[in-house]
Amino acid sequence: MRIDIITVLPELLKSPFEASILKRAIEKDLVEVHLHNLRDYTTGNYKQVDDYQFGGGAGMVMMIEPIDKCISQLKSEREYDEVIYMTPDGKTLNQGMANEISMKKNIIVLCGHYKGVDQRVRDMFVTREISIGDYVLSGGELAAAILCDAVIRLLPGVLNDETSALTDTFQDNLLAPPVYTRPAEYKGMEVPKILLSGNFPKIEKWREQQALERTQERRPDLLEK
Ligand code: 6GU
Repeated sequence: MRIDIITVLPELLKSPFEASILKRAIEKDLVEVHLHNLRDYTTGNYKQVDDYQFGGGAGMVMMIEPIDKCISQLKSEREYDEVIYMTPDGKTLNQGMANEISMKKNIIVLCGHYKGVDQRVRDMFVTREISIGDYVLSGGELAAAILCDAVIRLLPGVLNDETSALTDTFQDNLLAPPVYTRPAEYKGMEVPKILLSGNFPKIEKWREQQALERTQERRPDLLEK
């Protein structure tokens, strides 16, 4: 998979890809992530990427021209399956969307800033608009990092047995059951006996039951789907 991220703040997006699982995935050539600074696609001396909105009102709007130049350049080099615009008025990201996007070959992720992009960018180029939740961030960069993390960890070969995505919370619309590690007793608090029993069919049943109870208590909305 190849991900091209278009942003006015590439520095903000560097570190997530230079640590941990995402770094390993890039080193193993399971994914390529390329950051594109929108200012490199401006004309004129001021490297202007935003301007006042027509009709008046507070807040700047990202201009279409540099975005067009950047996307057109990328599209001339390869075919893209999606152009994703990160925006608080997009569809809220969930595990199903992450699964879907992880099957794509080449995607562009456009990070919004200020009041967002000129509507014509959305009409002309964008195939999918994604939000990461009902709150406002100062830009789409951190949201893009979250999308990339959720997608990249699903790519074949990224996770090993220990970090397998199959038992993740949400993968089956259930929250994950509680987990424990050594010591079996800490300051009087004991690990549930069943987990020390070695009876694996019974342990599996207990985990399913715990997952169901947790979901009922914390996220009953997930069970209605
Ligand atoms: Cl994708 N962008 C911004 N600026 N704020 C957000 C968001 C995205 N998702 C939730 N809040």
